[in-house]
Amino acid sequence: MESKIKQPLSVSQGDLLLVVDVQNDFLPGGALGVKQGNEIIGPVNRAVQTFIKNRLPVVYSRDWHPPDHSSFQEYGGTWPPHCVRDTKGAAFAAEMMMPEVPLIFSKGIHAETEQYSAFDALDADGKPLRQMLGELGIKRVFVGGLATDYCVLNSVIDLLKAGYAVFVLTDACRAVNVAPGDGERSLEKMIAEGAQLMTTEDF
Ligand code: VGL
Ligand code: ZN
Repeated sequence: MESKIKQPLSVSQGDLLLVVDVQNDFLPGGALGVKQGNEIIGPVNRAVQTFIKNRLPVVYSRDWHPPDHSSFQEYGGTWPPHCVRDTKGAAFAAEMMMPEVPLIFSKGIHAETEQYSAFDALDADGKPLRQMLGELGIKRVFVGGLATDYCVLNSVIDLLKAGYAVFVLTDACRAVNVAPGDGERSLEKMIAEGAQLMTTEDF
């Protein structure tokens, strides 16, 4: 795969870590369990530690659906019911490191709309992530989470289109792979749009 970084990368002011949808329902055994999704927890925690140690922002997105969300099979969608707001399945993985006051952005909160990208996800005050990135003067976004071929892919594409430099943490991502190879093709698509690939061991 092209576009891998070649030397250790140090993070600094202007960098932000986006952790996408590391929620119980997307882990093995969950309603929409991603195969080997649990393997990302260690790498995600390594990235979180790197950012916290350097006093840099970490943002957590979450899929946060009403019980009758249009992406659910019984409401005309393609997915089993998952990440229904305020349920255990929608809760963040217990083993994931989070600061005491985490920055959380919710998406897919309206029944009518699917929202794979975290770019317009909302915090508790209704502020979109895109606005917060602007206010913080963010230039580079490092992205890991679930799933590579849906929410990671769409978040990365939106970030690139908005002009951010994007680094995808491949060891901190796993794909649903509805069709075999979806994850790899998603990474290729992200590279084609300008993303760079790295692992959390490159920090
Ligand atoms: C996601 C499928 C359905 C994701 C969310 O977070 O990647 N995938 N809803
Ligand atoms: Zn969803």
